Amino acid sequence: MADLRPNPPNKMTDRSPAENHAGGQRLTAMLPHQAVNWSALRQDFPILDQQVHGHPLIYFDNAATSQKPRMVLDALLHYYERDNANVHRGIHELSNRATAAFEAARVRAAKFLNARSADEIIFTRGTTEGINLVAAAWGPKFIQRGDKILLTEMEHHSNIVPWQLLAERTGAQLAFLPINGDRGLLDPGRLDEFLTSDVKLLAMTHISNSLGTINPVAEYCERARRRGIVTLIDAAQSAGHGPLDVQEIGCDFLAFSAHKMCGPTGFGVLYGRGERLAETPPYQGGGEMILSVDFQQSTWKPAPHRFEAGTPDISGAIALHAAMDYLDGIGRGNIAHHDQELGAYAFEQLSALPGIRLFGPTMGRAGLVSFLLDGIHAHDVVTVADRSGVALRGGHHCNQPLMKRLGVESTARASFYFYNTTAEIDRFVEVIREIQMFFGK
Ligand code: 7TS
Repeated sequence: MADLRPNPPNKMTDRSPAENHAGGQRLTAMLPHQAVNWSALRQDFPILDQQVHGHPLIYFDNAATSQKPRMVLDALLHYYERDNANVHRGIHELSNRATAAFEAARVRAAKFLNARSADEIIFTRGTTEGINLVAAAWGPKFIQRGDKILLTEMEHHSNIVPWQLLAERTGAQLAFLPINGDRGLLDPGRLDEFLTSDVKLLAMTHISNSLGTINPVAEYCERARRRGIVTLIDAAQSAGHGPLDVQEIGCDFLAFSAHKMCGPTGFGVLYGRGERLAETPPYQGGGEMILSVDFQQSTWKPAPHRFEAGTPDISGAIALHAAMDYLDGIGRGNIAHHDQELGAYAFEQLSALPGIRLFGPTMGRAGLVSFLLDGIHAHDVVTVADRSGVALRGGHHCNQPLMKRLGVESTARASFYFYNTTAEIDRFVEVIREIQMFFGK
């Protein structure tokens, strides 16, 4: 079974990328990679079986959102056809069923992350809301003028802007762990330099959505915690792409989105360590988060319900439950292994093309590849690829500071999931070569 640890730069071994690790944490025990019939799994995804502009769809925009298997679609339909009612309110049968299913999803999410308790699982609209919740509710109580919030240069806007808003409110400052240029790796050797006594929070991504870098988050969290620094992990790109164990990572908070891991849009999870949630004031006020309300003041429920004001996305929780069952049925270690094989294969095939600049680590990368073709704008690459049925993404990928650091405006990106195949990558590379020729390169 593969884990999600990165490889050191320039340290080549003859092992497969997924077996190459140095530093960082083990996310799961190493087990032999099991044989999975990957192409048979494609049949679970009805959307993949279609032509786009007269060509078979090749969906390589999984970092933006994944496709949804039949099992998840069925769970949604079943809920709305049989059980739909509001939760935690009625004493009638449907409401009891909806409440039981909603809370069962919380227990399932706790198991998915190996959290100590389901009370550490807060349902949100996604990664973005999870991070904003921490910044808006935990932040102002614990971050003060003169404090530092430490991020990395590869963060998505949703792990930068909420901290900028908090810094504006409190007078705190942001600092950024640097990457080593196009290879997009952090240098753990320089971490101590940045973990100064004024740093109160370290918030970093597990997997970079533009570079494919897999950060050794357990090591970073351990070193931060030793200095009393609270830690938050953005797991938007790692949840559903490999084993994820919050106790092994040792973080205080971890956020992810259901839609990037076979679940629905508009739903996600924020894990919060019990002690952190107990000290965090409410996020939004409204129904369901209170113990009692008076005209002038109110008292709050404990976590997690204190952070879930209003009618939640009940069907989102139920569909996420189905997605987690589906992914664990395949085996998240198997998925990580397959992802990394696809990432390595695509990187290698693209490297053989003339006039291409590739971003991210040469080894141990996640299942995505960002690149630029000499003299061809990323948007043109994506537009022309679409005509051949290949769905890519071009732009700054909500990583504008990272793009500035790399000295580019945008990149083209192909991002994979377990239902993608090396045959699709071969076709994609052929299309990229055709695009180069079309533009006379
Ligand atoms: N963090 C990372 C690392 C991400 O890749 C994304 C979304 C988010 C946070 C935000 O997730 P959301 O579900 O709350 O929107 N990344 C991308 C992407 O790479 N292309 O489209 C969305």
